[in-house]
Parts: sequence; structure tokens; C-alpha cells
Amino acid sequence: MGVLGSIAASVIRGDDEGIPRLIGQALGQGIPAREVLVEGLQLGMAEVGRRFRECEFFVPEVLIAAEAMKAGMEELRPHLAQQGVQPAATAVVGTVKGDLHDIGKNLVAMMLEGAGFEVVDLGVDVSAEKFAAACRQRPVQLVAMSALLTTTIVQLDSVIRYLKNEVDPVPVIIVGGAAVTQEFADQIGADGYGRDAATGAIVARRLCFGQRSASSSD
Ligand code: B1M
Repeated sequence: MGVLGSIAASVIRGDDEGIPRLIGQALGQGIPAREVLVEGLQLGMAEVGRRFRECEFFVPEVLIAAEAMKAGMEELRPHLAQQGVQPAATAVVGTVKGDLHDIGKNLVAMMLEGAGFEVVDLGVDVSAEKFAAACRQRPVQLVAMSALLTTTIVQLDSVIRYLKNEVDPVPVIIVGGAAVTQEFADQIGADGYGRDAATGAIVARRLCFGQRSASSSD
């Protein structure tokens, strides 16, 4: 297995200690930082997403893989910047106002990062105004919102209406969370819905770039 394959395998195993050394090794071999990102880290994360959707992996394995992805990104980020590699798109992520659940939202953020987005994570209890402000601070291609409670899914509707009135251009908006269904997403005018975090990232990629992530199908 080449060094890029080892990087992907390290993400899948969640080897956050070994991954910086492998990234250094790949860069030392003259492999461009973008290739290390796409063929190493992102390929690994796409496989984690596939295993998660097919119930071969559960939340703990995904969280551990995400730590490795994060460690890899920390090592790689300065080289990406130095080589002028820009993220494909920026995603603003958050759990809606009144809702403090963040485990699913964090998984979505990780999967989006693994799918090539630069992620701005606004955290939990995020108001429509805060989502809009984040979209005005920088060019944002995607807003990804999570809602877990039957009492907070209405916030998704409010944020979508607010963004459509207050932000120009309106980013692609996807929603998800335990209390959300495809029917509800359609009803409130969301562009997309993900029943799980990995599917959310696939839907986001398709909507933003017109393509699927490296190794997944839904
Ligand atoms: Co809360 N809680 N909770 N809770 N909690 C639920 C959601 C509940 C179903 C439990 C129950 O009663 N059976 C229930 C909601 C009932 C309802 O509204 N229908 C509930 C309740 C009632 C409450 C409180 C009101 C309890 C109280 O205080 N009386 C309170 C509300 C606080 C608030 O938010 N204001 C509360 C509090 C909490 C804790 C703080 C204790 C804790 C949250 C800790 C944290 O997140 N840091 C908590 C937890 C842990 C849960 C359960 C047990 C687990 C949630 C979770 O993290 N699941 C949950 C019951 C359950 O789901 N079994 C429950 C794992 C996570 C990976 O799944 O977030 O659904 P999930 O994300 C999934 C998908 O939904 C999807 O991807 C993920 C999987 O890949 N997804 C997206 C999520 N966001 C997405 C976005 C996308 C695409 C996919 O695109 C943008």
C-alpha cells in the first residue's frame, strides 16, 4: 500500500497519532498537498461514511476517525495554504435555536469536511440571525442545519425563510436530525435532507458540485 493508502487507512482506523507522520512522509515524497487531502484523508473519510451508512461503523468509530481526520488536517493545512489550495466550498453548520443536541451536528460537520468543505461550525442554539450573519461574513455555498426535537424543527422553517429574505445569494440549505423527515424538509423548502450525516454530505456535494463523494452511493 502506498503512503496515500496508509493515510486513508489511518483515518478509517482512527490513528490520530500516526497520521501526522504519514502526511509528512507523503509531502516529503513530493506528493502535492491537494492529492494528500483528496486521495488520502478524504478517501478515508468517504469510506468511514460508507461504513457508517451501511451500519458497519457506529457513532464511536466515526468520532474516532474524525479525530484522525482532524489531526491530519492540522498537519496538512499550512501546506494547502502554501500551495494555494482553496477549499471547494464553505459550509456553515449549526443546531437550531432552542436545541442543544450536538453529536449528530458534529458528525455532519466532520463528514462535510471529509467531503471537501471548509466548515464554519456555529455550535448549538443558533438563531436565524446568527446563521445569516455567518453567511454575510464570507462567501458561503452551504448551510447545514440540525434539529433533534419536535419543538425545534419549526426553527428550520424560520431560518430558511429568514435566509431567503436576508441573504443574497441564498446558499444551498440542507437539514437533518432525528425529528426531521424528507416530507418536512420538502414542506419547508429545504434544498436537501440527509437521514444520516454521511448521506447529508453526499447530498451536499451533489447539490453544491453536482457530484457524489468518492466512494458512496445512497
Ligand atoms: Co435529548 N432528546 N433532550 N439530550 N436526546 C432526544 C432527541 C429524545 C428523542 C430522547 C427521548 O425522549 N427519547 C427527545 C426528543 C423527543 C422529541 O422531541 N421528539 C429528547 C429530549 C426530550 C430532550 C430534552 C427536552 C430532555 C429534557 O430536558 N426534558 C432536552 C432538550 C435540551 C435542548 O436541546 N434544549 C434534552 C437534552 C439532552 C442532553 C443534553 C442530555 C443530551 C445531548 C448531548 C449532546 O448532544 N451533546 C441528549 C441526548 C444525548 C439525547 C439522545 C439520547 C441521543 C441524541 C444523539 O446524540 N444521538 C436522544 C434520543 C435518541 O436519539 N436516541 C435525545 C446520536 C446522534 C448521532 O444522532 O443527533 O439524531 P442524531 O444525528 C443523526 C441523524 O439525525 C442525522 O445524522 C446523525 C447520524 O448520522 N443528522 C443529520 C443530524 N443532524 C443532521 C443534519 C443533516 C443531515 C443529517 O444535514 C444538515
